[in-house]
Amino acid sequence: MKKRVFSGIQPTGDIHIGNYLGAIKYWVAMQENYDNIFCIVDLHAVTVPQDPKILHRKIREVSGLLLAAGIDPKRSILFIQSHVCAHSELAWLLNCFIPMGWMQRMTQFKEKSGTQKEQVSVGLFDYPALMAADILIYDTQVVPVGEDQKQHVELARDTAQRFNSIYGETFTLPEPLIPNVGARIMGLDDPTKKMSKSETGTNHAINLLDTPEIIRAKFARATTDSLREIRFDEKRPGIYNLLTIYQTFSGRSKEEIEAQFEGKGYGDFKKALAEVVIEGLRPLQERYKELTADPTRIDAILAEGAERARPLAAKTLERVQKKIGLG
Ligand code: ATP
Ligand code: LTN
Repeated sequence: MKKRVFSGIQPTGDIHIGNYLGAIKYWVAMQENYDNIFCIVDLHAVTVPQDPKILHRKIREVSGLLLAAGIDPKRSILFIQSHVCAHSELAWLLNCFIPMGWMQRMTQFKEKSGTQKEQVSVGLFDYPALMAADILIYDTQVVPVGEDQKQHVELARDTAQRFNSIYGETFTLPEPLIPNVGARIMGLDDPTKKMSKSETGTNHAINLLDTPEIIRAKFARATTDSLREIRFDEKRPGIYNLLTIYQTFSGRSKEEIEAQFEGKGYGDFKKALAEVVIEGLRPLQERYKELTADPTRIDAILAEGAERARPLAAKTLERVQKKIGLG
């Protein structure tokens, strides 16, 4: 029996190389040895205001990018979260079960709500309960995510454990899987902040659909420091981040990379970095173009994914309802 993998991505903003290196790349690789379910989490996206037309378009764009990156609908289930209503039902039940104090400890809410705590939606605060439902409803064992999501996966695990100890064995305990390299790609304009879809600065992120010209220009402007040496030194976050991107796209070791750029300047390194990223993204961009030439194709794949996910989710929901004494 292969282990069950589940992960999700929000259909908001532009998908960037942080999403790719921290998550999508591993999802593609895991198709070999795991039983995979990947989800476009539109219900998570609406925790903050969204333009309806843009949201609808972004759902197809993200799906197309996942398929272009190598998610194979024959081997993996790919679907839209809102197409399987059991996620919302289980989220409600977990809402009534997760202690308020657990939710209040979530650091991402604190960061995202900023100084606007009274204005943001209850959904944004409560989002880890929906994420726990996404994970637990498929008896997930492994959740491949970037570093920023580790705390949420741990909350899902704690919830499963607490539920099982009260109602008896019900949920499988999930574990986060965080990559060794690439788990936290930082913004090009500010290497102390995680690269994020919600940041609007034009020089913040390299997006998967950026043209070669844009990629070259963004790397040329990326923030570094006034030193010269090209070394993996965590105390120099700008150059460290760029070197990490180079490492993941080139597949070379740290030592090889440091030797390659010995005595060279930041300008030369940034040019080489742009080329390795352009070449790395080229096949994905070409497949994306082919896929989106027929707009019905992606919708058909997503509809089939939901058909396959629904019975799996319904079974878990029924099990939980019985345990609680509903109906
Ligand atoms: P936002 O910052 O607007 O919430 P996001 O860029 O974090 O969006 P998500 O859809 O929330 O994007 O994340 C999809 C996946 O990408 C998650 O597994 C997340 O951990 C991972 N991820 C996001 N940003 C990075 C990053 N900078 N480095 C590595 N992995 C990342
Ligand atoms: N919260 C995640 C997306 C997400 C997810 C999930 C990831 C929603 N449900 C379940 C893994 C498993 C994010 O914002 N990146």
